[in-house]
Amino acid sequence: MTMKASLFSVVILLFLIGSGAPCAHGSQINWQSRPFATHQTSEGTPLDETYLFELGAFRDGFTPSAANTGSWASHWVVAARSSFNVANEVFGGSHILENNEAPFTTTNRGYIWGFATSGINEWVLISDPSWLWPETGDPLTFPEDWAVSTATEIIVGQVDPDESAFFLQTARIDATALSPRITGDQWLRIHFSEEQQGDISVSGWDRDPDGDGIDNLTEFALGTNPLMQEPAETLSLVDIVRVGGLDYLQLTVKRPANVTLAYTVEATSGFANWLSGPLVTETLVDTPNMLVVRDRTPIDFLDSRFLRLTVALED
Ligand SMILES: [Ca+2]
Repeated sequence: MTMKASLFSVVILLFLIGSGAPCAHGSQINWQSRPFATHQTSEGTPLDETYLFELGAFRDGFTPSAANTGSWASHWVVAARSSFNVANEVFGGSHILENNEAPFTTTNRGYIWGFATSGINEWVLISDPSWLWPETGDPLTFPEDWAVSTATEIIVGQVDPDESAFFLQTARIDATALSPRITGDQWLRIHFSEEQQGDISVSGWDRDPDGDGIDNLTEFALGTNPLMQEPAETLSLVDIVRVGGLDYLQLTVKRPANVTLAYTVEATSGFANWLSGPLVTETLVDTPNMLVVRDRTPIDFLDSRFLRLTVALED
């Protein structure tokens, strides 16, 4: 009971600090479509709650076009998400940009990417030359309004502010192009034929149809092809690094952006007790494309030490 009471007061305190100085931290971006306007698919059916909209930016100077849809996901960095609100026929929200770290620099563009999460590739991507990420250091910055109706660059899909037939319409994209959030089901559909998907001995998560020693779930987590053998070094994720005169194990995972997986790194000195968490390991890099985790226990005085990566599907 005491713990509950103190937790409650912490929440109240944070709320008061937040409302007292709304503009002191970060810059606000209001991004939204038009409520009670027709949002539909390429086939003219209304969008449902399985459609997800993301506010974000493309990194490494990438410029998206209808011709390079297959490369969008690997360059996309999401800032905020909103699922389609069926009751009010709208999506979007208010986002507070906390800093101008790349790709959210003042010279880079913001985009809104909407897509189906049900496995079909129905997308819309919109932007406007004026949608540049605002400077976050200036407390006098006004909120940005990135309304869908003001977007003049529609890369795929359509937006019609006059609502002649609809307000927003998604477009059907090449089925092999990866959407920004790839679920396990989508991944299976991308890599396996219908017949293979029905055959659990081929497409089961613990199976290894290409015989390279990497099961399908791990192939998903590493962004590799489950039907093509990977060179052995693909699995060599662990290095020994020297810090402060001592040697530590360090694990590096180059992962595909936006996969719906939870990655956990565990350590042990014998195989009995695998431990994880901030007391056991230190997370050095945790971005959509990269995870670097170092063991906190030096190996200099140990007979054996192991790090392992576990991944779990999430939806
Ligand atoms: Ca395999």
